[in-house]
Amino acid sequence: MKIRSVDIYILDIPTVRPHQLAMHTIVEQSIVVARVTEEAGLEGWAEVATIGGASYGEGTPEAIKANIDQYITPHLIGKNPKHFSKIMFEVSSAVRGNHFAKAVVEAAMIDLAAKGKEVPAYELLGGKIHDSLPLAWTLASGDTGKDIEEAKEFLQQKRHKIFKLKIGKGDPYKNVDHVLKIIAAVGDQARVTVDVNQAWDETTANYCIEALQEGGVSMVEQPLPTWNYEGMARLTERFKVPIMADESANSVHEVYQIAKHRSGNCIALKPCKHGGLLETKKVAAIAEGAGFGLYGGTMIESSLGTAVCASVYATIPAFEFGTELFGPMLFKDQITVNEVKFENYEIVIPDGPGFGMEIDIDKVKHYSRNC
Ligand code: MUC
Ligand code: MG
Repeated sequence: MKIRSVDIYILDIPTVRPHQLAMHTIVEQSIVVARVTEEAGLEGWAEVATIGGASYGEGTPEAIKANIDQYITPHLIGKNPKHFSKIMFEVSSAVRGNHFAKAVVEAAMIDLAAKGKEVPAYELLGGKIHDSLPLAWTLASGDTGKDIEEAKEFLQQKRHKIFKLKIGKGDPYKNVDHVLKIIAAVGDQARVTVDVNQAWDETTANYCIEALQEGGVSMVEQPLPTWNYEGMARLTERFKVPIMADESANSVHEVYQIAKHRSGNCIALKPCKHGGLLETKKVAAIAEGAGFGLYGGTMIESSLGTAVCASVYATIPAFEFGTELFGPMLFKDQITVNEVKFENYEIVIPDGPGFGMEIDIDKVKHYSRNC
């Protein structure tokens, strides 16, 4: 098996409703899809998602594509995708950073290698521990009443009983009020967490988290900017409610520093920000060693990227906070023929060769900027 070509596509797919984060409201989600083809024509596919151009983080779709085309693809051509670990080691020596770019090409090689062996991708990652994992939903319509309606509907449908609330936009007192109203409406039936997406300074975080903790919030994600590791450590020391590192927890080195200095006491995993599935497993091991709880995070991937994340999460022992692999439900349309299954408050780990997803090439072409 030798890699013949690597094709990178940027797709923009509308969402079913606006999804409001502190820094950006998503109405159309931009994903980057990689296709790695070997000489006999077998294809490996993978996806990473990005949020709000350059407003969420450094992983913009345009930069991911440009850097793969220019700097990463030459390391793949002519190589055997079954040696994805060695190839990624070579890429890591030649290309700094670029975690999203590395993650999507590594995953596409894993899909191809697993299809070549006719096994699910999780077999190449140690084998699955879980057949399904708990599934949170993010309430982020931008309106308290609509969020409550949505939560009640999904509870009734047995879709979710963990709700993450996106806050951090606007007045912090109003943010707290919004959260307390949602807890009053559904808090007896569901676990409620919040994601501030770096929006508060430490003073604001101190008084808001006190009120949120008292009000029954069960986890606070990334309250401070990425650079404020010391502030995150002080909040972790002060509050009983778990403080999760997300945007500040990228490389294994960053996660080690977070573990060592207790700049948080739980970690949101995301293969894209760690630089791939192998790196995700290393991050999980550091977290486990530190006694941290894990969350199976998302950047809001469509069905393909969700299957990629689910395949590696299935091989990791424990997710104290569950996962938030709800991405496909927020997209108006999918680029796969088959769908990821959700049942009884959980995501079902896809079986079948590779990541278990069959690509709908017409849909890829339809939503792609460059296909
Ligand atoms: C994030 O920061 O966690 C995950 C769920 C969601 O609604 O936004 C993302 C990003
Ligand atoms: Mg987050």
